[in-house]
Amino acid sequence: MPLRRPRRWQLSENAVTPSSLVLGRRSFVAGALALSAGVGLAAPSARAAVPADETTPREDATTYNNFYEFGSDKGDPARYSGAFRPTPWAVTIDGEVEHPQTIGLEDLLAVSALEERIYRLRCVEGWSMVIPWMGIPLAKVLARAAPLASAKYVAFETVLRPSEMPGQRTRLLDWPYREGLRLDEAVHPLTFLASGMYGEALPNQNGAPLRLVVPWKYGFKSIKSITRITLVRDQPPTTWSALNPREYGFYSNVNPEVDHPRWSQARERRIGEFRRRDTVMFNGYGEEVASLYAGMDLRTNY
Ligand SMILES: Nc1nc2c(c(=O)[nH]1)N[C@H]1C(S)=C(S)[C@@H](COP(=O)(O)O)O[C@H]1N2
Ligand SMILES: [Mo]
Repeated sequence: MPLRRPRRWQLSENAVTPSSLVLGRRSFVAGALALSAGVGLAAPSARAAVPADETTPREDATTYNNFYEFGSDKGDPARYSGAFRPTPWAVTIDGEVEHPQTIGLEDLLAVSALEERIYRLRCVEGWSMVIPWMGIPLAKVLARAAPLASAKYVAFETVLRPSEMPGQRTRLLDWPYREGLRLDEAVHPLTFLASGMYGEALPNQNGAPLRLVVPWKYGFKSIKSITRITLVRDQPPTTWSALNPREYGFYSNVNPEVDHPRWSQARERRIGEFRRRDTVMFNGYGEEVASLYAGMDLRTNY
């Protein structure tokens, strides 16, 4: 029995696209978080590519997680991440850049005004959520390091801290967790570095203190608890792709027409909903990102 939730979080499609970002002039202090008012919503547009999306309840988004560093059950990240210390934190940006640097979280977040972005998140497993993130565009951070012309891809690494991450004391994955994007994907305005969600600092289970959010790709591309961002010449190895390249491609754009070898990707279960809904190409962000893949065969480059 699908219960209809209050509509106060309901947003038009427009509200989950970059043309209507909620641009907040907010002060954001890592750890001890200070959010002040001053939020403005852009005017809605007429066109809607997919039906209205309701924000997933915070309780669901913070208790049903994938974060194998804390275990592989959906409840493990919330259950076993209490000892993880997300502050102090620094991110190293290196590789093919003019200004390699290790930058503290507060300075990193200060490179751009904090924004709120309400994005759909589609996990390759076939479930999805709608999450209000806070953070800054990845492009602003990369620009600070000044990528060289030789930089073609961006590689990301999760912190390696087995003393605080029980999953890293197992062979569940090849640690540290690694992800990657092509440089044009990485600097796309939708590509986001989130430090908060639901108006608060990221909970540990969601990737505190800083995680990537790439809303048109399967969720595993949105790497959590990032400590290193490396600009590279060649397509970097990534955790899931290395583990099983046939099942998890480097691109992993949400695509209802390319099935996972073991299940269909045509439909998804939106957490909190009863009936499954159709999965949308590029998770509904095709208007913004389809041009990145012009001329590419998305069946072979999956
Ligand atoms: N370091 C790291 N990042 C990760 C994962 C992980 O296991 N380790 N899981 C990914 C997967 S499969 C998904 S679907 C999303 C889930 O994000 P959420 O728990 O905040 O919804 O995180 C991604 N980022
Ligand atoms: Mo996922």
